[in-house]
Amino acid sequence: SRNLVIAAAQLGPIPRAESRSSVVIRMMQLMEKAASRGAELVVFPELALTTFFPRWYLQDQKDIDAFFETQMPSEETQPLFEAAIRLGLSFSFGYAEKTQDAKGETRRFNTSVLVGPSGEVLLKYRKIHLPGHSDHEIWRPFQHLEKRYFEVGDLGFPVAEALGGRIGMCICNDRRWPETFRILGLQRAELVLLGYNTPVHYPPAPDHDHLQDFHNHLSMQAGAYQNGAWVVGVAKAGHEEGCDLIGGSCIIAPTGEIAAKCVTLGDEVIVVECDLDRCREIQDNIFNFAAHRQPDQYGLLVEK
Ligand code: ING
Repeated sequence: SRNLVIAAAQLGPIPRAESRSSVVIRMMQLMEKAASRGAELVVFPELALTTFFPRWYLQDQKDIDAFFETQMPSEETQPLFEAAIRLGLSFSFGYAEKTQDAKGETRRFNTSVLVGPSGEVLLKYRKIHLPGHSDHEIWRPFQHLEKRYFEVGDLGFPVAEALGGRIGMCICNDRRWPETFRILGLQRAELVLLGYNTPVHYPPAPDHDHLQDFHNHLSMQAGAYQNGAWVVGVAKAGHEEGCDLIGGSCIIAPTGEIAAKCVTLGDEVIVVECDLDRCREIQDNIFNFAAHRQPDQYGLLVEK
């Protein structure tokens, strides 16, 4: 067995007025708790440093850019990197990334990074499936303007050899798309780390509001089972700036079983010892791609 002790560190609501430094203190407290329970890797939510700002239509680019990080680590996030090094922890978290490309153009992405025990970035991912809409839709009780504030990720779905296994990441809405997990599975990912901010209320289909927890776990459990990977899904949860976000952070085995689940809508840590060798039970048998997969039949999958 190749055991990796993993913690899901769920975050409760982050008010708009809460500073990054205050959130970093909460994240370090969760790191301490995870480390005291033997964790080697701590997984934090999507956009973990600020409130989920795509819920608002913001017109002034200065107001929008206040939610973005222009460097990682920064002065406010450096303590998080130092705490992880002191505790011998690896960690992943999501943040809004504002960067200059080779041509000097400003780019903005919904990003996550995996940071190793010496503070080095082992893997970086930029969200590809951006849900919601791009214009102010005043009929909605709240907006979901990720298509307005972020570009589609340009790093693909990378898998890194790290922490003794093959690790991939995705972000929130990505988990609902089978292609996400299959692309990672085709690279033999053994562990998929993801964070999410998922409102209970989904304005285009309010009759589905009561299904949000079910669809959350259905998507991640299917992804885990169909690709034989451990999946760690971590919520920003609770009543945040007038919007109820689901919790249900969990650690899912390659069999699709939920090994542990958060039971509150606040800051909460769950820890599981994950045997990465258990991926073989699925990847060598029911989903042995070499033996059973028929890519010649799947052409439609990549047509526009
Ligand atoms: N949030 C939501 C998610 O995909 C959403 C958007 C909510 C889509 C409910 C469908 C139903 O979990 C993010 N940030 O993608």
